[in-house]
Amino acid sequence: MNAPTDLSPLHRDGFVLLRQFLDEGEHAQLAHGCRLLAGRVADRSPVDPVFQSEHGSTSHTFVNKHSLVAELNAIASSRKIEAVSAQIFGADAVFHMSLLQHNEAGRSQALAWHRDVAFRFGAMQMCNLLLYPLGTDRQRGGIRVVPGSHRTEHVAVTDSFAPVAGERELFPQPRDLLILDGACYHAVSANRSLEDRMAFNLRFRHRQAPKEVTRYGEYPTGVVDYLS
Ligand SMILES: O=C(O)CCC(=O)C(=O)O
Repeated sequence: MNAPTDLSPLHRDGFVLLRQFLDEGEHAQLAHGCRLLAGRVADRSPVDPVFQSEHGSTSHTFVNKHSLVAELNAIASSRKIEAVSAQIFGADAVFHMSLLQHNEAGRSQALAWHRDVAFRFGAMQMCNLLLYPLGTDRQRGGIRVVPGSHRTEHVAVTDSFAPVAGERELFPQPRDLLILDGACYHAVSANRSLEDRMAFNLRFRHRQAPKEVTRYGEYPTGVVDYLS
């Protein structure tokens, strides 16, 4: 498949799920690459125990480590991904960061409601291009989103995990691409399966967005400065 032709749902809802974006070969490359990176325990990014306990996240994260693995480097720099980022931001697309999140089997993790981009920066500053090498389902945990919340300052997210009016839960499959505006509220359901869950995230931002655009996450409990 080539770049998507209709990004209007992304602008309207804050996300768009593109089914079967990767072909079989690309998917095999992604799955292998994610396994290789997840196995590099020494390369895990440091954890913040306060953040983990407050927001429920116990995933292992690998920030900007894709270039350690040829398969992931190839995907991150592929024409297909470049075409999508160009379709979103035009000539102003800038690669921002990569993030592999590995939710190990047997640890019932979830991640609280949050925005990756503080609302004050505005919509369409940074988008997550999310690939799920192992797929998701109810057991493994989908991703919950609040349509339109990228353009709505006051969203009724009052508790880290409580249902939010109008929310949807998406279940991306292994070859799908989820494009998610970082300003759109989202949460990750717990992995209650006996298998791993992984999300490989390639973040692109608008050239004029401040570099610190993803420095501040917004949570129901307040703003989190990821760099402090
Ligand atoms: O694991 C997911 O489904 C999404 C991860 C996420 O919330 C993020 O990368 O900001």
